[in-house]
Amino acid sequence: MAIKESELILNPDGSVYHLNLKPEHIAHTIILVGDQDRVSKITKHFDSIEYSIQKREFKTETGIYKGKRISVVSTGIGCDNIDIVLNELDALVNIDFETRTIKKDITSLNIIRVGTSGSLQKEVPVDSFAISAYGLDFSGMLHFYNIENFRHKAFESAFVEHTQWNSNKSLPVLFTNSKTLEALFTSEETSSGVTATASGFYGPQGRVLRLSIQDEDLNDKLHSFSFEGLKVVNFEMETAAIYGLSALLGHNALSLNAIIANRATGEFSHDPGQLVERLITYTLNRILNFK
Ligand code: R1P
Repeated sequence: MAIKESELILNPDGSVYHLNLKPEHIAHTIILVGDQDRVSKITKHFDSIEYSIQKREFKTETGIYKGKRISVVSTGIGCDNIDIVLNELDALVNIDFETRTIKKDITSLNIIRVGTSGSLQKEVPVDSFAISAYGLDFSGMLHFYNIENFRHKAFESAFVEHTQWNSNKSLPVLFTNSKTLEALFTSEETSSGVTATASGFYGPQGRVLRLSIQDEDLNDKLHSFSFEGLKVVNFEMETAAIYGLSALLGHNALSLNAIIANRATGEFSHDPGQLVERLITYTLNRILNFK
């Protein structure tokens, strides 16, 4: 059955609606960044760039790094954008745009997020790299899909109990990374743990400026929560959505976090730019180990 024009929207030139890309424009190894200006900070290391396009916050550059074809795509901020980016990247490889039908052989992309993040644990210091072993979604976006078979309910129930999670907020759901990718990126430079993915930057991450928040103790509860040795190590705004949609669609995903702030100690990195640059070099060199 052909997917209707209103559901899979293509631009007049045949490119997919928001990303403005055609299937030939993307590699099967994709680095996601939040900030559109971070795309060129990665592709400046490439030997060559074959394609570059931007629409709104979604900038894509595809090129070759030491013989490996890689695409870098900016997502902007938040899980609502991840819904767009992951669905459109998947459509580019797994839906035939001519017939508007799902291809028989499904392609799995390698999707690596290079992001910045705030640590919730003293032991995960500013200026370090944290790998998200799991993403814990607070945004609610994933509840719109059939996620039942992909959740980790024992963890989720223990978390709801520990935090006395208010039922007016969407139920937190936990999704795993690709353990194969995690093994390729783990070293003495990385730590690992659960990444909490918030639906906003201020109230949803416990920041108080002028507004009071529903649970002032949430960050303390995140800090003290532990389930079978797993701790919540950091807060950001995309990882769990990337893990959830990748699991549902059959892609391999990993999220790497440059820890620029420590919410437990109140510290902020003196040179976040240099830290992100180090994480970029680390990521590119590890990608060369992909088969
Ligand atoms: C908030 O300032 C943004 O920074 C973090 C958060 O996840 C959010 O997107 O990540 P990026 O640096 O990848 O954008």
